[in-house]
Amino acid sequence: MITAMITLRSLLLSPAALLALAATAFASDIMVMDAKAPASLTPSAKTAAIYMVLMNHGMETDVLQGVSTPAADHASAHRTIDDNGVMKMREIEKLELNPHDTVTFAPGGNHIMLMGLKAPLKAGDTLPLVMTFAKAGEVKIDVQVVDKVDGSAAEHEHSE
Ligand SMILES: [Cu+2]
Repeated sequence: MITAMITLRSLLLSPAALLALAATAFASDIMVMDAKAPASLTPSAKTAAIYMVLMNHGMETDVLQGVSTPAADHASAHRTIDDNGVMKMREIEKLELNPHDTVTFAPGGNHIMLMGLKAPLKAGDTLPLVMTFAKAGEVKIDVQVVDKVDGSAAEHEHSE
C-alpha cells in the first residue's frame, strides 16, 4: 500500500520537473542535464552560449570531440580563462570525461559557443544540438532557450 502511494506521487511531476526531464538526454553512458541557452539580447546577435551539466556514468574515459547545430554555422566548446584580469576564451579541443566525472558548463567557465547564428534565440524555443563523443558517439539533445542565465551577459559581449 505504501509502495503504491509513493509510486503515484512520483508520477505527479510538476511542469518544471517535466521540463527538466525533457531537457535530459540519456545516451549510452553520457548524460546531459539542464542544457540551456540565454535568449539573444539583440535581433542581430550572431553568437550565443549554451550551458549544461555533463556526466559520464560509464567505466571508461570518454572525450567530447565536437558539437554542431543546424542553428549556427559553427559550434565549439569554449573555456573562459582569466589572463591577468582579462577574460579570454579558448576553444577546448578535447574535453575529457573520466568515469563518474561531472563537468559543468556555466557562465565564467565552460560553455558551448555558437557563431554565425542563423536567427536570434527566443525564450521558449528549443535548439537541437549534437555532441560527438569518442565512445558514446553522437549524443543529441534539445537545448531550452531561456530568458536569461545568471552571469552570462558579460561573458558574451565579445564579438568573434
Ligand atoms: Cu565563447
